[in-house]
Amino acid sequence: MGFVAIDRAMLGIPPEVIAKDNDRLMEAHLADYAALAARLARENIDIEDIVAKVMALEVGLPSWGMVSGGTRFARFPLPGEPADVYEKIEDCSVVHQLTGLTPRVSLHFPWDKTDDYVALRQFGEAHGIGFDAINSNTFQDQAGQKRSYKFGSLSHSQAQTRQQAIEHNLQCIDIGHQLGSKAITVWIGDGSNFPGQSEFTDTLERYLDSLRAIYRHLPHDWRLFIEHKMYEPAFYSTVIQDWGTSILCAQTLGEKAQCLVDLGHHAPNVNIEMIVARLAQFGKLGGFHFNDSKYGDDDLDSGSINPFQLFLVFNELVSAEIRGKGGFRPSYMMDQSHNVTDPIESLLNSARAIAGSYAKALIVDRLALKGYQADNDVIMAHNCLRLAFETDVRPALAMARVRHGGAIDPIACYRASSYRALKAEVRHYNPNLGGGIV
Ligand code: PSV
Ligand code: MN
Repeated sequence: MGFVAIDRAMLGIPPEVIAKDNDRLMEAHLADYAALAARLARENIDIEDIVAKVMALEVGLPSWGMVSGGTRFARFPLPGEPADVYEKIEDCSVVHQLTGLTPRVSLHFPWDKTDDYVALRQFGEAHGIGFDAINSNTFQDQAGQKRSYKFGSLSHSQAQTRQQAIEHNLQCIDIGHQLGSKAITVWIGDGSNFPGQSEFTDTLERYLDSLRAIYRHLPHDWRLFIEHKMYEPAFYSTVIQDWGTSILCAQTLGEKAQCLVDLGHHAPNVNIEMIVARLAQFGKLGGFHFNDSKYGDDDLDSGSINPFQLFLVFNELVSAEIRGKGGFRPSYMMDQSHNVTDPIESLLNSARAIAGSYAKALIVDRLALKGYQADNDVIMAHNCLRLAFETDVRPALAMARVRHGGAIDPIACYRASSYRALKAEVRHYNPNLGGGIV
């Protein structure tokens, strides 16, 4: 992306701490790596190809996931958590340092508002962190705002409220442009809580009119991601409730509009991997919010509840990658936030689950799978996926991290650095930061 060289002196974990922790684990790591290499070689897979692909994977971090939160009820701040967008970037750089997988942060406005975006961009560059899709927020009222979003924003019944929401999105694009972002993600909470409260067709028409105004403002090389969610905060109907409405809107708006899949935004048991396949097939899969969920939009760590589903999603992504021949480049981001873990540790775990699902999807024997499918050999076709999913790819992931200058065991290394405790001595809790409760 043409970033200036990372200023090592500004990085959160001293490189010697990583080196020391890696020394402790290196012998066992190399033995495990050799064993996995031999196993994969028997299946005609070169482990080096897998490591190279994992090293090229990039996943954006959610700025709002750098602080504890994630429930609708309360926040239990962690001593040493970030108090502003600069401190969030410091923490992002720690996740990236240890994993080599997360070179960008996705900002959320106005939560991440600051007065000098040139300075912010430079601060990011010095920390090895660029800027992923910008998120607008018209699902909350902000201090000093003239009109309320209580009854909606981009689809609101009154033109002035819609205009206010449009203008906020335009400002987000302008900020993102200064930061080097290439996309805006629009998620709205608009919908209704009672039958009769609003008219389905009118609200969608108004939403589309608003989005047209935002779309017109996009720089030529930008994309607009439409994020659907089945319910919440509206509990009867939501304007952009599913991928069907999302793709219809994206197709109506034009080429730069694409759909963003947040894994937590579907009904329980929905076949999300199939949604992914459909969106990819029609060129409308723009991006992801990775997380996991048990009941609803739980924003739990990726792979913590249903790792098989995450693997199946990546199985579709790899298959689209192969078909796309380099032209398939969705923007991968995380969207998670909760109360009971250190956010950095949770993000490290998610990074491992995402990279692991990708690596497992890469080792699926696609040629054999096609053959079994053609022959209707159900068990063998199914086992093609099962065997890849059951393979322990951790040594390949660790090798990718080590070659990026990261840690064999990111959480152990992070704990050895005492990063959070050191930050607790110098950071001051900011109760007005916003975010956290999502
Ligand atoms: C909505 O639930 C969402 O998934 C959207 O991506 C928001 O931008 C994010 O969570 C934070 O509230
Ligand atoms: Mn999301």
